[in-house]
Amino acid sequence: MHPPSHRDYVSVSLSGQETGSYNNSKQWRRQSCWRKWKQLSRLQRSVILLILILVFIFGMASYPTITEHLRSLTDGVPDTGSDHVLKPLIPHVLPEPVKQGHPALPEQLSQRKLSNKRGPPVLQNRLQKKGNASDAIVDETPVDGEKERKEEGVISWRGAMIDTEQGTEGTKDQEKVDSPSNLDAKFSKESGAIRLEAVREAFRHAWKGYKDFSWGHDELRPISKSYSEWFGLGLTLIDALDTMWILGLKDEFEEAKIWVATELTFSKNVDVNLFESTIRILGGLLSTYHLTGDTLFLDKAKDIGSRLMPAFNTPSKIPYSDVNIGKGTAHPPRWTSDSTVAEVTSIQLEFRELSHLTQDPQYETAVAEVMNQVHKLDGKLDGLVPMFINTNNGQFTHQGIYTLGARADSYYEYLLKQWIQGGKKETQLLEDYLQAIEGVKKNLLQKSSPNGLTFVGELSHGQFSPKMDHLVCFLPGTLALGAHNGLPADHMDLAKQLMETCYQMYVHMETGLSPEIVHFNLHQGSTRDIEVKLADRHNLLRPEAVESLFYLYRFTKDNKYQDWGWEILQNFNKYTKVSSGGYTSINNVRDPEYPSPRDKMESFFLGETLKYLYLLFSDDPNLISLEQYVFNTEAHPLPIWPSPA
Ligand code: DMJ
Repeated sequence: MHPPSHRDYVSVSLSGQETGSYNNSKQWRRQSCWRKWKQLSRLQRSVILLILILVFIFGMASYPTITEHLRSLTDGVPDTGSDHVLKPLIPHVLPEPVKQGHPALPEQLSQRKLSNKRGPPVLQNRLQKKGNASDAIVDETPVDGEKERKEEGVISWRGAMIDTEQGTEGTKDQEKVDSPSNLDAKFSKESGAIRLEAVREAFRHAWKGYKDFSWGHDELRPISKSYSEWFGLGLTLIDALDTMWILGLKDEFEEAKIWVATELTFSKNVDVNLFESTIRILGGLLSTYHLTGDTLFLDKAKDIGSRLMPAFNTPSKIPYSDVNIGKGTAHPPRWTSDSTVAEVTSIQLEFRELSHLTQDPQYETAVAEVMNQVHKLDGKLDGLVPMFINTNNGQFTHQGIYTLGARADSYYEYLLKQWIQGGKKETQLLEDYLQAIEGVKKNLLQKSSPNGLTFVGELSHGQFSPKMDHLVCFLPGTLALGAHNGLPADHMDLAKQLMETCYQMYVHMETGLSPEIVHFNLHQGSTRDIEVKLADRHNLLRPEAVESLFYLYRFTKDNKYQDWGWEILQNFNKYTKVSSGGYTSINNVRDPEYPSPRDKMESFFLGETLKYLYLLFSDDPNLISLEQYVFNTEAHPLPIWPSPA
């Protein structure tokens, strides 16, 4: 077949018979394509090239959106998981599209010292009048009478919006007059009520987003008004159950309870992470059972608890990271046979409680075995543990690196809390805790320059690094809890110093929100105590700082801790609240004009952050009394076991 020398159309042949013998080798395909290309007229080639160029340009323009979608689809592990789940040490930051010019608010301009110029393309910043930012403002075209309201402080990204003015602004004005720092008891009480209501309002707003766009799914994606699945078990809903109960949000609680009763099933062929599902799902169900007395939640807790047990069927009895709760099989991550130390040592409160409630010792026995083995292991430094442990031989791996941050953090928290849960009798746990705190003081504690902020750094093969994760901000609260339970008074002194540092991690940022990781300056002559690397500027709505503020306020009654928490809540409202419902993680805490939403509301924002804020603003020490309850690492209160009479 001879092609005409000139053709004014492009023909596509489906037969592939031209050469008589079809051969699908690479070379054949290459030659055949090239021959066909040469047979085309110049016009035809130009048209094809033009189409390819247009496709390429379109592809580049939509790359960020696509990668973001892909990230949430393929990760399987939310960023949160970042804490303990085995994955690359450097957190990935989404490629950010180019920002279009938009006017900044005057107050924002004054704050913009270090703002960088990255972010989504259609982000628009408009002037906004003060008002209730919790109102969903979705329509970009203002209708008559609403024009002014809509033209203010709203950052829009692909149709969704983040309010740049806080929803609590109305109450902020009140604050200027009624500030507790005026030491006026009456005003202090009033502002307390206002703050409690502001947390309830924030919860309702977050819940609205979850309900409208991701009901029954794991996590809300508030910008794209969709959801992401991790385990496919309604993670946010379960994590939030006891928060609703504590905040007195009865209607919301009842509708969630109906979902648990009618929709929640663990009979699913799905891999779940043992640690994350224990602290969020098992912990959430157990605490909700205790608060409500409703056996629905106990039955569900028993179901998930027993389905997680195959994780402990390993040669060493150190559990695997992942369990298929439908098949009853467990396995480590694909690339290693290690588990994370924090993961295997931060499931004890929940499984011990499950044994207590069911009178079935298998759960407690399995998690106690892990603690006993870790207690005896070589490779610790003054009570500090490495980050990984092998499930075959039960030994620490990747030794020589010590941190109180990701992959080790809640090991220390659960030493103390198990001791408290069990009525302060298990001395091995207490000794390991006390030794570890001495290890922190000796190896990881330093002061920054120029202002002498006390911080907890990291040690890598004898080399000190002045790096501190926001996750470490659980430590002031844990130290204070220990001191409250009779441990050395200097633990409380250290708790106060570290609390100040964690607060400064917020104050030093232009948005007033802490980044994921900071580095402290050690050298004299530095002008700033705190530096943030480009890749560490994100904020995932994490709870640790407000968690510690809650403990510090409960034990000291110093109002400054409530005031600090109030500032943080206002900044969450200002930079992470999405008008159509929900709150979003952000990429850049250093750019108040353009914080760059990540389009994810982590379940712990409802499970922990808002709960601790509410408890912080409450002056009722019996609202989850710390004499009766101990919080798991996901803020789910579990009872302290009464001593036998
Ligand atoms: C939560 O899942 C828990 O608090 C965990 O201990 C640490 N990471 C997140 C919150 O940051």
